[in-house]
Amino acid sequence: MPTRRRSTGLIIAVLAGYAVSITSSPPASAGPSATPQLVPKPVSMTLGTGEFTITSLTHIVAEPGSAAQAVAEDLAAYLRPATGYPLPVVSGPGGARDIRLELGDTPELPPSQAVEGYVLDAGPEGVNLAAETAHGLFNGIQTIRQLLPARVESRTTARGPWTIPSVHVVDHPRYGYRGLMLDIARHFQTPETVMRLIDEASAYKINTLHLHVSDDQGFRIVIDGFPNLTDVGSQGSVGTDGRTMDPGGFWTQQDYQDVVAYAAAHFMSVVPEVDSPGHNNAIIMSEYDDTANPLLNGHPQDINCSVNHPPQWNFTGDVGHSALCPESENSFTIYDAIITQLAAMSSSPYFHVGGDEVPSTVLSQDRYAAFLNAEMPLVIAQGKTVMGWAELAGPGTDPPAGSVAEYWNPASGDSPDTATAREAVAKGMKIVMAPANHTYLDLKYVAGPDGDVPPGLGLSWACELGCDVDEFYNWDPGGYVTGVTDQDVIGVEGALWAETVRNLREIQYLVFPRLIALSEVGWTPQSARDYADFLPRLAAQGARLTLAGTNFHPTPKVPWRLDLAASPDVRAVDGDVDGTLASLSAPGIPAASITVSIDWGDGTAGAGTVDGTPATPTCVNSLYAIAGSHRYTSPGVFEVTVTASAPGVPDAVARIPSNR
Ligand code: TNX
Repeated sequence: MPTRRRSTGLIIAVLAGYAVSITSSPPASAGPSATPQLVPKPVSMTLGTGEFTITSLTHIVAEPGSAAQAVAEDLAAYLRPATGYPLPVVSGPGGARDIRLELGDTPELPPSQAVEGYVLDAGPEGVNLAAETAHGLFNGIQTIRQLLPARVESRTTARGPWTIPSVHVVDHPRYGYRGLMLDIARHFQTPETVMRLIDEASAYKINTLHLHVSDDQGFRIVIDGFPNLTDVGSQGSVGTDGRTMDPGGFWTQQDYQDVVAYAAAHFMSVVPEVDSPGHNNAIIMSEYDDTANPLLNGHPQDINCSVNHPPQWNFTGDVGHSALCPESENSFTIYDAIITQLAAMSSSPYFHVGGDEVPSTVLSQDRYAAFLNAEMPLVIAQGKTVMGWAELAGPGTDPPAGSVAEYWNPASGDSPDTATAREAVAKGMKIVMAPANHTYLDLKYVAGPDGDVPPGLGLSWACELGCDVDEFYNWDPGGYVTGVTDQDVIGVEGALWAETVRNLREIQYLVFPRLIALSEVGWTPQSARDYADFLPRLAAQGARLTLAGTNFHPTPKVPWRLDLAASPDVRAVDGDVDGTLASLSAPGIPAASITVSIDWGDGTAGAGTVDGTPATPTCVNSLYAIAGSHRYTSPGVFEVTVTASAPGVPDAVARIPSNR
């Protein structure tokens, strides 16, 4: 065994035939795992000496009844499962060795950054988190989570110590809009699935959830007065695996409100999108025959300007075949109801009208513009700002200045395909940057001659060879399109289109780890971003994702590492130790290539076993259980050392406390 190896020291005491597990105290040396591995990288971070340790006596202090108190409860809820500590949220000055959350002036933050910025101070005597808004505090507690050992993400009690290195962090985002788009139209997803993704995205300071609730294959939210929209429009999803159609589904308005409230509790606002005037065959199929609907004029057939007359269901991923007619008053009666009801339930200032991919053979540019020019006032009447895909800025449209264009073309510089972004700027619009080749989460990691990852999942139209974390990281939203300056850009968004994607596991595999790269693009100043510096910080997220049960693609572009955490309850009974000693996170590393050696501390050593669920093409390997068995032949106190090794990666280092 090379002497440079770091070891897991596990204390087992065998006293007169009885074994006792020993209480922990912090390790003497901090070591590399104490170097903060934060994503997104903060604007400024200064490391001090020493560390803060959360113990069973730690309080979280916040003024009662204040917005800080709710965030303090969030922090406690994040930390309780793994630590097993009560972590009460209390008022008053708090004591030394507490975590304090405070709303108030933060002179260190630029005034323009007060909305989401925070200042964090941690040291042996306590942790102070200050911000001018609750959202700032929430961003700060995400940083606190990442300053703790990865095993804080464990769902079950894990072994301390729960240390936070001494740091001073002053942090605020580059952009105010950092979005994740979920397409629940192509494949229906439950509110619970979306809430899970809210948990996972908000941990990386994503603050906007754009919900694509309507497309050719499905309409997903109950709209009062138009029961057909869900009775007819929600019945299917895009067919996969040779099926004509996959199962559909819809949300009640209560479901939608629950998701909006859940998002708000995670400081994410929800932008609804009902695509128009194309991408809406489900609406057309629902309302075309709705002749008895008293809200319509008795001949709703006039809404259909699609390729097919009469309209037909098409549950493939085909685009560009459907459109509502701008000449039909029924089109706007239906859209007004949808916009009014969704806008009233949504927390975002934006309402997304779509506007993408209507071929001129289906609607001429004049008719396309006429539709949007009639629709946008309906959005404005609800007090919302118009947002749409960047085609919305095309010839003939008149979006009010300050409307938002989401630029999705996989084109940069002054290539002709970038024209929509410049047209938007010329109309005084703001830009959300979502070029498909750097942000589309439904695209394959590897495609073309280089391979097919993941097989059977994802598209490749904008990334011929695939788009991995490097593509997601290595671009500058503020300098991407000639004529669009950083002042025009309000943010970035990752879009998870769902033609091929059916369930949470598949969604997570495509979303992670790429969304984490995008979170840094949206948060961290361009001058502070560096891919080589980012990769190890991303690698450190592997253990956190694994422990939290989040599926992800263990892309070989990331130097994933072994992370070993001792079990909280290792005991010797009558001199016998038998069972799980530790858990091991090893993204993308098969169990067969991992070796575990155990030094039992009594002069003997042996091998440990590695057990878990292997990876599949769409699922990361599980956390591994590391087990071993041993018989101590005489009473005493023994330090057990567990070392995990795999080719090409550093040995695992776990911080196991020792009281000697
Ligand atoms: C393009 S980009 C679309 C979506 C598809 C997606 C698939 C844009 C605004 N529209 O309708 O789902 O590509 O990657």
